[in-house]
Amino acid sequence: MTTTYKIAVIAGDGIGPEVIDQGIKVLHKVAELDGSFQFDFTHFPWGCEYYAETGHMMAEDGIEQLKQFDAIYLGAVGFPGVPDHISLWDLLLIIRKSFDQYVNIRPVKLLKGAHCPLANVNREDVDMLFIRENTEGEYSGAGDWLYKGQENEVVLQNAVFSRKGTERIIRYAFETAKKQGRSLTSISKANALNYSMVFWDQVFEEVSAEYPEVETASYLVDAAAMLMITDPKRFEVVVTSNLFGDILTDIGAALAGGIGLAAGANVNPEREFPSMFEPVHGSAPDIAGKGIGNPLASVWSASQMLDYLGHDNYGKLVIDAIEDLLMENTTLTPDMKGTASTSEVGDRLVRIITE
Ligand code: GGG
Repeated sequence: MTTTYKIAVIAGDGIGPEVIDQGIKVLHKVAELDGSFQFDFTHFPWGCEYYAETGHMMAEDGIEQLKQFDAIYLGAVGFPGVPDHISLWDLLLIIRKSFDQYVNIRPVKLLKGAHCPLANVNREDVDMLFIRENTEGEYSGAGDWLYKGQENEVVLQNAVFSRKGTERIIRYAFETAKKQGRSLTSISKANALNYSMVFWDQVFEEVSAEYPEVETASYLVDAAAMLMITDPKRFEVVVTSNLFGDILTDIGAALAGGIGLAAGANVNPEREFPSMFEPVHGSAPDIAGKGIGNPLASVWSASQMLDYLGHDNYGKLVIDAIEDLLMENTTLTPDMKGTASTSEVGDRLVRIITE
């Protein structure tokens, strides 16, 4: 019997559609190789163009529609003409929140054939797994804008750290570190954020008592940002808040060969709702439509989807194919100093997987 995975595709804006197409090619090829499962992709035209036509980033019953899928595959959101806080909140962030995708998993790993811009870094030194809290914290969306335009104008943006939200992400990170036999580093900022991060550190210490076998470390976010550059091998599994995770994983992307290689999974571990897989990068309006967006982050996210669906062997096959492609160094997009188009990279990956 063949299992059919129903995948909602929100290719989104800018280079989103181009790069997602390559991930879809790879997923179809992997399914064909195996023969016991297949993918049924349903495309949703949501994003900034949809907003221009309808005044909404997604259908009004969009969340309801997405509920019936096994997973969501998302490209990029945001385009000049739509304020960034609208494009992000009314599509990407609302999906993460509505589906309680509270774990954002972002590998920061220097694959074979990828180049770290720092001379002093060995390949094996850059092998981190970021676990970013993904539904609250600094991205709670709570705040206010008072006395707008007046002399006494005040803007509030509230960070929300619930006991449940903080405990569950830290526990997830401990479970991951334990399973992988690696250390866990918590990144916070308790010296300055005297409520939220004091609480975060306290919860980290409490949960840590349940995992005596996991070696731990804690850093302030500013020190961590520096240490990721000067001594990246300190970091293995890392747990941090929503904003810090967003920023630090861009530093991680630079270490691991560029934003074109940075992948992410937004996971609801209880599987009550679909999880969502997306490259870390945005829509890159400057190169949109030129067919040169780097699809490797999208393909890596597709590999994360395969892991999530229980096909880790194929998840690894896809990563191996990315490494082979990087090492042969002939079919890369311009951001990686190549001359290939987005679809040439996708086609080459499919051929490597088939060989
Ligand atoms: N790949 C989806 C995308 O366009 N991301 C852009 C972005 O700003 N993401 C912010 C976040 O991950 O919180």
